[in-house]
Amino acid sequence: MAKKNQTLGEFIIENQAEFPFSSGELSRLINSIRLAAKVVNHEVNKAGLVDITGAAGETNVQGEDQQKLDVYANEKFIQTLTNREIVCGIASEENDNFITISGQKDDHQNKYVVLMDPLDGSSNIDVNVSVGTIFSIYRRVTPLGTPVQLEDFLQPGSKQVAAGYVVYGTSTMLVYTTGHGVNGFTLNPALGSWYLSHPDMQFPEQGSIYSVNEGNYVHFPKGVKDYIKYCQQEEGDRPYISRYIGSLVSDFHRNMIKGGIYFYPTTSKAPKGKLRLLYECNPMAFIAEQAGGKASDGFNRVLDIEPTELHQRIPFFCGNREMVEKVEEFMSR
Ligand code: AHM
Ligand code: MG
Repeated sequence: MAKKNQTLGEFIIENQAEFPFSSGELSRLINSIRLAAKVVNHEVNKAGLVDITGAAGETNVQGEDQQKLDVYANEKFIQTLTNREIVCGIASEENDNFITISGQKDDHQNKYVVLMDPLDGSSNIDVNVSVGTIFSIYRRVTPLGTPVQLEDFLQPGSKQVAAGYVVYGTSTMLVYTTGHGVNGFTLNPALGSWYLSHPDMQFPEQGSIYSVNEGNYVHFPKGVKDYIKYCQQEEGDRPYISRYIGSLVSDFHRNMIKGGIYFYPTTSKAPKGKLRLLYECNPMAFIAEQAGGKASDGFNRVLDIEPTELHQRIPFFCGNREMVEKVEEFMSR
């Protein structure tokens, strides 16, 4: 039973039985993620000092080379995940190909693959707006003792054993699921500890927020245009509220707490959609379903899509169940 204010470490130990991992594995994996998240959080918080410490590609006053934050976040997550004897491969939005981790004994005995977007919404950093990290975890399908293969990463989202995100917002939060509901932990930066602040997160019954880049309106499919008009109509609880941060993690997080839908449809510039199935859509879809919501590509359940390539993009509609069903209804007309 989740208790508010318990630490993430206590929570993991108490709920070990529910996890699809053998004893200790989940703790090691989540441990590396929470550690990397703290390091990245520290760096994200300093982003406003870039004029003082130097921009990417420059050398700062201490003579250190400055890195772009998304590159930095990518390296930190890869480093911490590699150091634990649990992950056999990592695929990242920042890397063209997946990374193979053979383990300290070089025997390829690690069981899990991690897919991640280390710093999503990174265009928001320069303007002091929230960004996030998204991660997704699968059990490998190829035999232990052999190097990880592409097919270990190209699994449908329904096979995820855990997924989560970190939102570097006014507070920094780690939200994750292992298929037994969704729990949110807030970082106490003074102590460096994560506390369970949002136990058993659920979308509210009714949603009233829609989040989409409406600047792309003319390029949207007819069904999406009609749904947006529906959101704006004066009837019942409508018009809905329009809120768009342009950081998937932040938009999703707000919508899960307040009730709403996020969507990034196809546009003429992005005919397959913009968001990546493996790094962004699948983990968010898993969390959404675990929180009583729904995720669709406009016609089908996101978690059922059979991936064909690592950096595959899809149109994405995610949030309150009823709202996602409504947009699907408009799409199929
Ligand atoms: P990124 O992975 O390059 O940061 O792109 C993903 C981001 C999402 O966080 C956000 O919802 C979307 O792109 C915003 O795109 P746009 O500026 O086209 O509205
Ligand atoms: Mg991204």
